[in-house]
Parts: sequence; structure tokens; C-alpha cells
Amino acid sequence: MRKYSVFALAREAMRSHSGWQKQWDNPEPRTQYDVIIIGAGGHGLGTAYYLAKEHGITNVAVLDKGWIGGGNTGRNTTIIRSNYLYDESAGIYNHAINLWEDLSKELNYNVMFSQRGVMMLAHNVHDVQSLKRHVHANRLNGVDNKWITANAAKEICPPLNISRTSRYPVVGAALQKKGGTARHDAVAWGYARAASAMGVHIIQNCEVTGINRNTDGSVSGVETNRGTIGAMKVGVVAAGHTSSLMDMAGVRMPLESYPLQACVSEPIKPIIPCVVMSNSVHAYISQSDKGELVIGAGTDQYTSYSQTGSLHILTHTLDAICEMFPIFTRMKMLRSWGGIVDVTPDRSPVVAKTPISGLFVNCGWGTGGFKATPGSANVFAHTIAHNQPHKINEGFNLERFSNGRLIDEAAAAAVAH
Ligand code: FAD
Ligand code: PYC
Repeated sequence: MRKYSVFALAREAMRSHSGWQKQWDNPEPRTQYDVIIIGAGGHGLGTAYYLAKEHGITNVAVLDKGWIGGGNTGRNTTIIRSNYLYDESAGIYNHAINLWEDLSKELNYNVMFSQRGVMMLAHNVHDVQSLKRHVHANRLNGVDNKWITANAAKEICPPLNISRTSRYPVVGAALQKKGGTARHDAVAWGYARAASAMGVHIIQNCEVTGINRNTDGSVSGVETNRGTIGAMKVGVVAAGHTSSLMDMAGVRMPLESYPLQACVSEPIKPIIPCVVMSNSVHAYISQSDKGELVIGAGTDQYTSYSQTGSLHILTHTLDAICEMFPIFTRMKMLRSWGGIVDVTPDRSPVVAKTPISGLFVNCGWGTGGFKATPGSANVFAHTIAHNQPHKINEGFNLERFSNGRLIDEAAAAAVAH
């Protein structure tokens, strides 16, 4: 089943861009930076880019234990939408969509943002109520989303089976037309190239093994497999690994890490014109520009740092996809893979200061942080530069887990999380 390694292909592709590779391929770390970002995924690289571009802070290093975009940024299924229930979420995900719309131009790098629409299927009365509630809440927040009938869903996406006798009958759907997809690794490469051009150091194969503190408790830098590196401020943006990194600074995080997996089929001619998600059966599908059907499963039901999901979870997803799209029953899987996502108790992220002076954290995006990449990076850079949150990420703080001001988005994704 795991026939090709997507990461070997990604590495190969990066090597072939040797001109850019030279710019970010392991510069010697300086002894002192203004800001160190731990994690060269889209959120970390984007943060460095906005620190340099919007706040004039260029003495920045982005450290990664592997290679850029080798974490969840290069492993996700690229769905972008902002149809979340609560005001805080509408704020941050819509901020992201607005930035996505200009990102290719801004970075001079084609991130292949495609607003092909995201359709969320309702299969029963509960789904109808929940999705209609989201539609109403979204419209009040200026987020586009509308309710459509099963026939309208079929008109938009002809391979969808809407027979009343199917195992998961479709009784309607919510459609966010501004939602869609982008090319995941292009986002990391685009931010990396642009940040590097402004003087940011991007240091791969550099694992952070400790977070150092001054005698007054504030952050003084990090320990790495390439030695001690000093910094006035440190931002942890290491999805899936946040708890162990924050533990190095003595901060206990309200997070659990789970494997999340996906797969693609062999490539075929264009057949799925939008993203189709089913919250009830935990399956979703879209088609990449290369023609592969991109299919995602739910999280495993146990915590783990393994970057492989359990086979029965993927099997369930493929069963559900074949029920909803019988036309795909004889398709062949090309490859499958997994990532590790970290999940908070209310399924919303933390983009915030921490109790340690100079230490900031961006985590807890769970199964849904790709869509947020530009928005999250933009407000995290603001938070680091100003030592206080941007209005958009004020609610995504750590204090909410003690004062109870939770942002409960547990029903927001079509992914078991
Ligand atoms: P990452 O890209 O994971 O980057 C973190 C980096 O930190 C990694 O490169 C890692 O090597 C590095 N790191 C970790 N520990 C250390 C250390 N000690 N020292 C140095 N570096 C370290 N979201 C969506 O919105 N839509 C989707 O369709 C979607 N589908 C998904 C499907 C799958 C299968 C998975 C796994 C996730 C999916 N997500 C999706 C979630 C999304 O991928 C993540 O929320 C997002 O990519 C997180 O980006 P990041 O930059 O924070 O983290
Ligand atoms: O948040 O839309 C999402 C998503 C889809 C797949 C994984 N996450």
C-alpha cells in the first residue's frame, strides 16, 4: 500500500530547486538572534516572513529537526474553509482566507490556491440542524456559507450518490464557495524563499533539545544538536510535538497528540469539481490538480507520536467514500501517509504568550491548521513583535483553559478529532 514515499519525492523536488535551496540550506547558526522560531512548517516559516516584512525583525532563525514542510504542512489534504461556528474562529479563519487570496502574488510563488468550494453533507436530522446552525452563524459573521438541497449538491458534484436507499443518504449540504484547496508544500517553500530573501536563517536538521532561561526566568535561547543558540524571544510552532518542547521550559500544555492519515488514488481525469466532506461518517474527498483523488480519514483513537495511522481507520474511510461515490469502488490507492496533530480540549488553537517571558506558542490546530496558515502566522508574528496578541488571536490564549472561556469547535470539522 505504501508504494512511494511522498517525502522522498518532496526532498527530490526541493533539491531540484537548487538555487533557492542554497539560500536556506543550513546557514551556520549565529550565536544570538532576536527571535528563534522552532518548527519550519507553514506556520513557523510564515511567522518569520511576517516578522521580517511587517515588523522589520530580520535577525530571526527558523529551526527544524527535519526539513522545511516535512511535518504536517507537507502531509495534509489542503482543505481551506472558514465555516466555523464561533466569532473568534470566523475572525482568524476569514483573516486567513483573505491572505490566501493574494498569497501567490505576495510571495511571487504559485501556491495554487483554488476556491473551488467546500460542500459539507448532511445525512440525518441532526446533521441538518447542526449545519444550518453553522450557516446562520457564518452569515452573521460575514462568512459565506449557504444551505443547498441534495439535488443541488448532485448538480455541483455529479459523482455523488444521492439515492434515498444508500447507506448514508444525502439530505442536503452546506456550501462555502470561497473554500477550496492549495498546494501544501508550495506554501512552505514560498514563505521560506521570501523570508530567506529578507535575511531570515532557515536551519534544517537542527533539533531543539532544550529551552534555556535567564536567572529572572525569561527565555535566553535553545539547546540544539548543533549547539546552544541564544535568542531574546522563542516561538514554539511544532505541531504534534508542542507538549514535549514546552515541557523543556517547564510549561504543561493542555494538548494530546494523535496520528491523522490520508491517501491518494491513482490520477484520473477531472471528476470531482469541489471538496466534499461528511462529518457524520468522517470521510472527505477532493481532487488534486494532478488528478489524484485526495481522501482523508479521522484521527486514531489513541494518542501516539507514530506518523502512521491505524489501518482500520483508513479502511472505514474508504468504505464510506465508496458508499457515497460508488463510481470510485474500483479505483486503486497510490499511497497513504500520516502526520501527528495536537489537539486541545475545545478543539481550537492556542496562538499566544505563555507564562514565561519571551516564550510564545502556536499549536493545537488539530486536524485543521493548514487552512489557517497565513492568518495564524500573521497574528503570531504580531504577538511576538508586540509582546501582546493581535485582536484576532486574543481569544486563542492559554488562560481559557482555567477561566472557562472556551471556543468549542468540536463540531466544526469533518474529521474525527
Ligand atoms: P508542521 O508543518 O507540522 O511543522 C512543525 C515542524 O516542527 C515540523 O517540521 C517538525 O519537524 C518541527 N519540529 C518538531 N519538533 C521539533 C524540535 N524538537 N526541534 C525542531 N523542530 C521540531 N488542515 C487543514 O486545514 N485542512 C486539511 O485538509 C488538513 N488535512 C490534514 C490531513 C492530515 C493527514 C494531517 C496530518 C493534517 C491535516 N491538517 C489539515 C492539519 C494541518 O496539516 C496542520 O494543522 C498544519 O499543517 C500545521 O502546520 P504547522 O506549520 O503548525 O506544523
Ligand atoms: O479542517 O477542513 C478541515 C480538514 C479536512 C481534513 C482535515 N482537516
